[in-house]
Amino acid sequence: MSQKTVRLTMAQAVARFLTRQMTIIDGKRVPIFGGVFAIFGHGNVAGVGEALYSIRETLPTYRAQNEQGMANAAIAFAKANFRRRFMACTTSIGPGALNMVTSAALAHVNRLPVLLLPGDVFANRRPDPVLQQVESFGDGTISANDCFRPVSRYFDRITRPEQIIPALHRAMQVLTDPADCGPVTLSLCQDVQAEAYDYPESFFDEKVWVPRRIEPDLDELATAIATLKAAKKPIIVAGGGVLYSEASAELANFAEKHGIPVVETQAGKSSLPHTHPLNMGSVGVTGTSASNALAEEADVVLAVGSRLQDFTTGSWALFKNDGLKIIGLNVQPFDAGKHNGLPLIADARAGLNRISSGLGGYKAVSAWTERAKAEKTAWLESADKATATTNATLPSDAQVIGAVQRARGGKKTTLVCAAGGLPGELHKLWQADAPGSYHMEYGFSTMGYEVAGGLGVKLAKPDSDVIVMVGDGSYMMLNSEIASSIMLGAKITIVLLDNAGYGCINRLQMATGGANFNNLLKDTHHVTLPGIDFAAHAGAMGAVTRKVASIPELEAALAETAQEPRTSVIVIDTDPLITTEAGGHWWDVAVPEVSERSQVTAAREDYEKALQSQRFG
Ligand SMILES: Cc1ncc(C[n+]2csc(CCOP(=O)(O)OP(=O)(O)O)c2C)c(N)n1
Ligand SMILES: [Mg+2]
Repeated sequence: MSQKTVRLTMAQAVARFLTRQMTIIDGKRVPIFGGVFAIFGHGNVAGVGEALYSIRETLPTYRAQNEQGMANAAIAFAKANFRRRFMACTTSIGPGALNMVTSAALAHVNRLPVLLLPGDVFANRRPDPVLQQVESFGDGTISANDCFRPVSRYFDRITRPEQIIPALHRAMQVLTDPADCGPVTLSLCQDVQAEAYDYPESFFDEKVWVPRRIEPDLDELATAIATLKAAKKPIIVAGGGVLYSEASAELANFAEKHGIPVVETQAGKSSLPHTHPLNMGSVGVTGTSASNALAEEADVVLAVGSRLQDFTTGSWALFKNDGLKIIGLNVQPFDAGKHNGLPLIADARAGLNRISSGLGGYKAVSAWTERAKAEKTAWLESADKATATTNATLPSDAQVIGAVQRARGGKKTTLVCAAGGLPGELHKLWQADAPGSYHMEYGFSTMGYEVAGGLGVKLAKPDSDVIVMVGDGSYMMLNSEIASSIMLGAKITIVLLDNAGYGCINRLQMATGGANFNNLLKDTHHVTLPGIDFAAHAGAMGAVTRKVASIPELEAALAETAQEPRTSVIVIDTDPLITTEAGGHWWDVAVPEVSERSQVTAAREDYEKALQSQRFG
């Protein structure tokens, strides 16, 4: 057999292969990789760096400031694209590589695709130990990059140039598979990056990847239909899978045709517009009173594309109906069978359509549907109160959310957030319209995702206004991709809520009987309080900045900075103690069984009572 070959280095083969992977979006063939984020060091500059240079016109390389930041931006790009397109990230060895491990875990938890290409030690071992090489005394095969193994859906170390052929095929399968989707790490030994090989030309043939829509198994489908037909009080939990399957229209039809209320998880919020009469809003620990009242009584829960994490299930104490049945409509069996669920392994869109056909004219009893609508009206009154304007010197997060909501007007916006007190408040209160307009990383809830994530979203959706809401703590942890956003002309608007510390953890500490200790800056071991000037800090990176002293000033600053072409940062001081009281649910956070503090002992008593509502098994 005489295969035509082309002589390339391993890194050149990777680069060329990436440019040949395509997908179809809105009927058009587009590259599936949106670009490569790169921070070079000795572990990748000569090999991967040279290769990326040669393809820079086809697949752009972006210089970031921090490896975790760039990988977070790449992951946000994939999430904003509903996993249909994604990016690659390349680093040097050692610290550069390990800075990406947190991001790998973030993508792993959230089931988001990203191709991580950390450099690795010399496969030939000749210069060992190379700068930044960790040395295991008992195992010659270990390198720092082994840390990626438990947080990658697929991991391979490339120690010979031809190994990249099956590794890249496998990588593409994982990145594009709706069930297995997650981070792929190909650890590229630095000498091998530069080694040449005669690659078959066919390896670089263009390939088009379109999402696989798995149809349900007929027996599982029959069980799901029979279960729903017998339901008196059904609800639908809309998870991230609804968005990734682009099944919003099908979900709306399903809910309307069968009169079933919909509640949304953090990843699933914006599956239906907030104005949809059957959208009850957020569910669980940060749920609306409407969603949670229905969830408590529901006899059948159709969970669509949800991991059913503890915030959704109120640590499994939310659903109180004795005869509760969960139907797990999910592409991934691991999720579909959770909590003794009746699995329905299928794509969300396909599954909803098939169940709906099978249900025929079934409708939930009208009293249930009407009750849902009344609960929603009551909730909206509470929400309006929480987000109304104020002249308070230290407004609440909810009041800031109200101002941002009013200022965005009718414009196409995407809201980005990840950690702190804001995710709970936004889950309850943010009025999401189009699918994907609410971008919350609450699978790993990674402080520092917000700014970098905003950059990734803007690269994915250049026509959308991107608003990042971030706490002072998260901002301090990782903010340097502000500089990247300015370099790339990718404008984001950052609203920074400064409550001088870790407000949400301070509240959690108090709720579990703890002393105010080490969360708010005033409660830390310190000689001087820093009094951080966030506007000056962001301004030094080139951002347009404003420090505002009230909600009306915030609204004015949002209107002004909307006219600016550059990334803008608006800082407002907020109250660390106020949250929206309406809605919400208990969350399982273990309180110490013995303590010198009477407050802890009292909190433990409440905790033990609350545990009695928890479903087990
Ligand atoms: C990387 C990381 N470290 C620690 C945590 C735990 N944590 C969650 S929220 C939070 C405090 C966030 O502070 P800030 O951004 O100021 O928001 P606030 O709680 O004040 O609203 C901490 C420490 C986390 N989620 N991520
Ligand atoms: Mg804070």
